[in-house]
Amino acid sequence: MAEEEFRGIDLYTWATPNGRKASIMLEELELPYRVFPIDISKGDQHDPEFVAFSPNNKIPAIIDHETGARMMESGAILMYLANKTGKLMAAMGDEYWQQMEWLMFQMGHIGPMLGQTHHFVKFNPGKAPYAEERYRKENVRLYQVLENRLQERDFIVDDYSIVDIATWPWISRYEFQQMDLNNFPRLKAWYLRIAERPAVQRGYAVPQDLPVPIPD
Ligand SMILES: N[C@@H](CCC(=O)N[C@@H](CS)C(=O)NCC(=O)O)C(=O)O
Repeated sequence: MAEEEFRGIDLYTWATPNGRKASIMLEELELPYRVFPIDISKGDQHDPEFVAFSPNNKIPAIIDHETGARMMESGAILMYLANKTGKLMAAMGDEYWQQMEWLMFQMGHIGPMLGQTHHFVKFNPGKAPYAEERYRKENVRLYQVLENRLQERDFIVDDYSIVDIATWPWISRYEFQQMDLNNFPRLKAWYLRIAERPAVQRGYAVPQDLPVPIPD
């Protein structure tokens, strides 16, 4: 008998914040998916077969065997999967636009700026003091933006959504960023609330079996 055709999602990923956004989302949605590790430390992201559907040479990327869609960019992947299932993103209206506002904030600020903190502060300390100072300050400022936003809310926009899934993996790298979550009590409570979710713990462990970091 012919092997049954796989109709789920192929996820190309690595154990990084952007990669974990996609694996956490797939776990939350309980969609069938297969994992293809792309070891970015070894240069797998430059493999022409991968670049054919991830032309910016970055993870995550997906192929949906049900629809044929091939997609890069974590924010677009989250929206695609939410739209496919009708879950974790609001229908068009006020809440939807707030989600877009905070998703763009994650994609335009949290990801790129905290990524620079990792680069200068964690991986290249002492080489560029100006850059270290610049991204440390920006890191603190962005944590404070989230702290302010979470003052009267449990999640970034009303209910748990793609916005939290996009943001949380970046905050889970608080140690790389040398940030003390105790200075941001609402952000810490939000972080722990999400860290408790079994789907988040499973998604965090893709493609390497690692436990979710829990701050003191
Ligand atoms: N805007 C992209 C950024 C993706 C990204 O920066 N991915 C990193 C890992 S977190 C990567 O693949 N880096 C490999 C490289 O820069 O060569 C997204 O959100 O998907």
